[in-house]
Amino acid sequence: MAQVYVENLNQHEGEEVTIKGWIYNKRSSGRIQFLMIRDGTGIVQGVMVKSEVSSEVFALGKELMQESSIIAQGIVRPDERAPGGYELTITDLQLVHMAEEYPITPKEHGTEFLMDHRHLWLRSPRQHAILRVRHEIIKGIRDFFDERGFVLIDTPILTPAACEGTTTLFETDYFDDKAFLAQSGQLYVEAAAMAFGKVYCFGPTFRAEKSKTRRHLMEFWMIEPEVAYADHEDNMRLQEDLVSFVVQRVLTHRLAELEILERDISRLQNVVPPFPRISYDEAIERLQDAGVDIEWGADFGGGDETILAEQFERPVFVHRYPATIKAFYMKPDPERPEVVLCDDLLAPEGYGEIIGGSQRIDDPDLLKQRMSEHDLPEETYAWYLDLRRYGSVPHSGFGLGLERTVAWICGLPHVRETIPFPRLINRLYP
Ligand code: NSS
Repeated sequence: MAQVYVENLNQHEGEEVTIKGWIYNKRSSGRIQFLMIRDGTGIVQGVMVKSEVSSEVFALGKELMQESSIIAQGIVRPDERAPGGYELTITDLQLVHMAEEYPITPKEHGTEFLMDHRHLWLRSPRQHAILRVRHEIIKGIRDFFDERGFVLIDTPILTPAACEGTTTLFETDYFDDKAFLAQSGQLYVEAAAMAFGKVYCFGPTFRAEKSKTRRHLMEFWMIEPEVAYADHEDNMRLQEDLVSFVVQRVLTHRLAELEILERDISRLQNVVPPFPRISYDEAIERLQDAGVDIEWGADFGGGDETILAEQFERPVFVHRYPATIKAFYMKPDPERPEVVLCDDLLAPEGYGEIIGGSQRIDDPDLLKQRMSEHDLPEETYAWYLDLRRYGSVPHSGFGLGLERTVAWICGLPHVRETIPFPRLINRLYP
């Protein structure tokens, strides 16, 4: 008898098959039991009629607790009312493990309770939908760069130096020295771009963010391309192409999941290039016009980003921020050195910044000067300065935060559900 997965039942109509899974839910009406069986790929209703199975099997069905693991045999029958279009007429059933009383029931649970049971919560259809969209986004990102000839470069997680400011570093002992968990792979992909031209890294990054917001994780995944000879304009074009590609990819491949999440897809269908571009100066004016008390030179808070993004149908670039509020490596605009050639991409619908990118400083003296202004020790960054000594070229790159992108595409209020096991300011468990 063929062992099949629920998602492939349509290829086995009329056949007797085996399904290995867990009891998701069940109900009974005397002579008939309805067992909802999930196997990771989907849920199928198993129908067990008293007169068609042995009395032991029928009795076992009655005892099954939610999430007990079972192996079921049955005949695949088309049924228009069934979620996947098929149900299973059960012919036999074996118990693998009888589960204890399962803590997550169909009733409403609070978020903290669900987060405490994240290892079990992953079994629910909603979490499945989110994590499958996440998977699709990752695949889409990889395909996008692979098809364009970028080389994947894995960057270290244990690092000697900061990339994004020293206030959010996680520190750890490194024998007689200290190390920091990587905040970004950027400095290393810059080196790789000088070796390979077009590269990207994609891995976990770590920030001891003191902020407890719906957009911040302590551990998040970032995709960071870096391109030699690319300027600030090339950089923004690559960003809008990537984001549009990924959104359209999810719309094509994961529509069923977006439906489970009740996502309004009309807003996603709009996500095609070009994206609007506004300068930081204009953003400040727009905020002031909207009644926000903000002056030139201040950084935006989450609320400010939402106000700006709501003024546009598509994601919007804000470019040329004041140098004083941005990272040490960003190249000043030659025509206006008080601003840098950087951009943040703000997602629509209040999701805020999903990308931060910039053209990098290619002049060794200016880079040294910036490092000393930021109190960064030159010895630790000597190798990074070398990149400006041996064939320095204009180059640019950016970082796309995976979890914020998943939250936006799925339409979730908080990033905590976008990663299997979130690390939050108050949560390291499970
Ligand atoms: O700090 S960033 O704006 N930029 C960098 O790290 C650069 N070194 C990237 C580069 O040019 N190679 O972070 C980039 C993105 C940001 O837009 C968010 O989408 C995401 O990374 N991000 C976060 N997501 C979740 N939680 C936290 N704490 C977080 N911090 C940044």
